[in-house]
Amino acid sequence: MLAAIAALSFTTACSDSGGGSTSTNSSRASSTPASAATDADAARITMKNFAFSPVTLTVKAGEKVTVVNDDSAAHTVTASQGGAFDTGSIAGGKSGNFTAPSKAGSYAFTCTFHPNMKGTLTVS
Ligand SMILES: [Cu+2]
Repeated sequence: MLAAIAALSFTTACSDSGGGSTSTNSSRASSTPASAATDADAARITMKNFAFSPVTLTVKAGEKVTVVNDDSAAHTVTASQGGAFDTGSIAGGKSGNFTAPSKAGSYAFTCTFHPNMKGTLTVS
């Protein structure tokens, strides 16, 4: 009799702790989209179908810009004049980054492999 009660209370405790860990997991999952939203605010250039997106990006002086290559071909983000910035070759499916110039202005950039790819970085 005593053993049956002990077994019953053990089962109850076990299912309670299972429920507790489930709710902990769901609150952890809900914090993930918040950090993803912060990433989306970061300066980013995507290269896809042999084009830069966006074509014109405005960033703060000295801001770090993430460059994502969604093509299978390698690309670069290279300032057209003065070597203001250059990611070097970014292989297909990879990402890289560069630091925006510290001087405000408008900087044309291109891909050294595909000169038809053009974009403009505006430093505010
Ligand atoms: Cu390219």
